[in-house]
Amino acid sequence: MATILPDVSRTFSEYLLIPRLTRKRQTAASVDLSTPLSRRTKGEGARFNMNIPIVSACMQAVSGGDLSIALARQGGLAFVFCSQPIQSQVEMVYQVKTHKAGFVTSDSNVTPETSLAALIELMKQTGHSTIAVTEDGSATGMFLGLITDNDFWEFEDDLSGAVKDYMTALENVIYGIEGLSLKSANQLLHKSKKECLPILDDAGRLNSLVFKKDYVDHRRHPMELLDDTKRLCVGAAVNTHDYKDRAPALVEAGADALCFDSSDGFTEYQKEGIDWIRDNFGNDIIIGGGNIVSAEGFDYLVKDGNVDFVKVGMGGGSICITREQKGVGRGQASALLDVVARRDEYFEETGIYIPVCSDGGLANDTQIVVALSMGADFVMMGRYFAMTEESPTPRTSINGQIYKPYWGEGTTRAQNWQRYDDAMSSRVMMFEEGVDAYVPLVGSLANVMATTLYKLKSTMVNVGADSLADFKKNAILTLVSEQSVVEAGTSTVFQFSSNRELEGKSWGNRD
Ligand code: MZP
Repeated sequence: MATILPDVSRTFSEYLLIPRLTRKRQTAASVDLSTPLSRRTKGEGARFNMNIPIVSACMQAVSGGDLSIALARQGGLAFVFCSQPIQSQVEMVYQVKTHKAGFVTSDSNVTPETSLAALIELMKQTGHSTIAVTEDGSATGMFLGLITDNDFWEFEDDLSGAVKDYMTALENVIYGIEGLSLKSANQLLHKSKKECLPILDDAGRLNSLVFKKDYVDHRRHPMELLDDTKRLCVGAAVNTHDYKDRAPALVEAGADALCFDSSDGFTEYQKEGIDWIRDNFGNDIIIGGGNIVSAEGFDYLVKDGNVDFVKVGMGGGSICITREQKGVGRGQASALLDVVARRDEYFEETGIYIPVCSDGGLANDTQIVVALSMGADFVMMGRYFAMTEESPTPRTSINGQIYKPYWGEGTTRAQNWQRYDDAMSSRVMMFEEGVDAYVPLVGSLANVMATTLYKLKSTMVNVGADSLADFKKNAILTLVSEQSVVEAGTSTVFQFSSNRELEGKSWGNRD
């Protein structure tokens, strides 16, 4: 007969933090959220630290190039998905590593003959309000002018009219020449009181755009996660089928960390993969393993000392139906507590600390806090990022609301890429472990994260912690009863509009 564990499988929403002494000097602004991504030996620092405890999921609908850039600018790390050909994953990593904050390749362009109607459609699809006009409509064509949503009136002007009759033509545009430093480009923007500065090459072809809002964003986000050469950091996922080809290509492109992407990482395949990458790339590369949900899984992946961090979670993801389909998995809180307890014991025994990532199933900011208090060094999220402007999926209008598509990696949709790839084509999908869905668009990643990070820090202040490390040591949790959950909400009052509605752009609660 099977062994029956005495404890039930628990989720984050069943726990609440008990406040502890807050000192007068403690403010949210002073809380340090930095956290390790790599293993470390007692008394020594980690080889790689992030500035915030948040990474994005290795998923097609989540971690593309733009999102990876936006997250690194906030101090976290994206893991570019591996369910795509090696070359396209390499290009996404390369996009991040070569991203010079400030000089942006113009990805929405029109020709002078484009109609206003087509322009408006493009603006709606991309969310961009300033569009470059080039001779051939490409990002590097001869530059002819700029058009913004202030140059026409959607409900007054004739939408069959051509862009050339509304744009600001080249002779009236302030522009810079390729080679100009970012500082000078920003000074030019400042002096000319413009929002956007096109950068042209000597022949007059468009090279890039510099936006005032990026400068403001950079000044407002001093937490950017940068490597030794001041490039943004990015992670990349690998799988157990083609890692011998994929991992070298990703390392060559500059990936700062690799992570095996699997719903079940407690396998000989994964252990072999981790060992192979470590043998071939030494300690320069960070390698994550998972997913696991038990102390037993932790011991297996960590033995021999090649893995840097482990990911915990199976079946909790918002788009995941693994537990229903296969009857395997574990409540996310129980899984995390089991692995963290074993990790802490292992640290006592060996002096080696292995960071733990809680992956999937986080429904709101409160649950991120609970996961961190339970000993997670960082959390991985999919839905949270899929809802932002920067996720790689198109905006979709449904009944007047803007949504973005979000689908699991265990869906036919995600796995279809294999049909075009030799290394993966023999894999046949008998059933799906994920669903294909839509999530509402909540705005830019920077805006959503500003609220999340502020909430994390202010909860830490409630618990009297100055840093994430302190928080994990000091936190006291209690299990909640159903009645206390009811008590936590508003009661017997008539709400005209809740703060959450006023914010209007909250990513939680999904349940
Ligand atoms: P969430 O943040 O959307 O709740 O969950 C994201 C996590 O769900 C991913 O990091 C991954 O571990 C997991 N995932 C991705 N695809 C599937 C699936 O198709 C899945 N079942 O479970």
